[in-house]
Amino acid sequence: MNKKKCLGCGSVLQSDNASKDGFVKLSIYDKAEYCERCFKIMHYGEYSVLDKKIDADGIIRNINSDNISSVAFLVDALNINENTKKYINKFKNRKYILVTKKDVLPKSIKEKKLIEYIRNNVCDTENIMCISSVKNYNIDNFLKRIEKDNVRRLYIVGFTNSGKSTFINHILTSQLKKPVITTSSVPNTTASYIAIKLNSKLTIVDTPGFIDEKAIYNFVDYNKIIKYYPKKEIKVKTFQVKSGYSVVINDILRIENLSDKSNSLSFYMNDRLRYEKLNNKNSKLKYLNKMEIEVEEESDILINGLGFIRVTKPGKFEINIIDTKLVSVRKSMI
Ligand SMILES: Nc1nc2c(ncn2[C@@H]2O[C@H](COP(=O)(O)OP(=O)(O)OP(=O)(O)O)[C@@H](O)[C@H]2O)c(=O)[nH]1
Ligand SMILES: [Mg+2]
Repeated sequence: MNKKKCLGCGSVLQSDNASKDGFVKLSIYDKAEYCERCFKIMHYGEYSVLDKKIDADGIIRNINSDNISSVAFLVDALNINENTKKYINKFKNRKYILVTKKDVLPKSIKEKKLIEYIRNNVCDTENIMCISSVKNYNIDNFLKRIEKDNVRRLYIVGFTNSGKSTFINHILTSQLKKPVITTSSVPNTTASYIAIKLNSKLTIVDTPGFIDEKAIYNFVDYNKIIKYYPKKEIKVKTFQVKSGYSVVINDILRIENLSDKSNSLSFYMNDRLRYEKLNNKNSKLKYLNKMEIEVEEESDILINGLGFIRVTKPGKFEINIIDTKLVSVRKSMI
């Protein structure tokens, strides 16, 4: 029997187990196009966790064995880290790197510099572009590019929440087709492959996002995640932080300057979070996990899933955070 699949997440529809992916009530199975989870996300904005582990290695093996296909690896511009590099370089097919959500990046981040950073530090290729599905930025150029390269089958891959399904929906809308795929701001929305034939030449395949085990969504409630991610262009918050002073963000992070000199910290993350500058007498969030880091001049401290903090001078910091796995340091991207 041909198995019927959910249009929104790609799961095989089933009426046997309400807690497994693809569930629909038996009474509506015959006419259902979407599983219950997708229906609830689309119509009520309700989120539920997908009861399925994404087999990243299986997906990569599968796509690599299809050597006539190409891959578009979507990366969220605010969260480029060592894992991004590791995963991009696992793909052996012809690949394009699309830096997504350009609309939330502050204008001060120059596209050319970002692309150069990726080429030098993540993957050495000429095929890097910045896009925004929300603002319809550069997507036509990308489609022209793959047409020129004669791409017939394109897998859209990347970490969860990088905007893969939104990107495909946007392309569908621009071709006057119905945007059918479920998207959401919680992780693990797409559950399986969703192949969509765009025209006689090109098929695009949506895939489940990889889980970055060091990202913030592993450590906090999903209701909070929705609030953490910026929805509009970020207004960078910059603080001059004297020795012994800290910046505290919501109930996530406290960063204290341990050097004897003052330093400048610029936060490339949601400006709607609550930022407070405190001195030592205030012990807010000191109970969280503690770590110390030293940075060179012009470094970024990455808070995986939230964005990054640009530091101008060499310095030493104490960080209190919900999990120390979230933190890493890189040479400044911008
Ligand atoms: N500001 C902005 N937000 C975007 C853009 N593209 C996607 N998003 C948001 O990013 C979140 C994740 O989008 P999805 O398309 O569901 O991400 P995905 O990569 O398909 O995620 P998985 O299916 O879990 O792998 C949603 O809240 C989208 O609205 C964009 O261009 N700009
Ligand atoms: Mg998706």
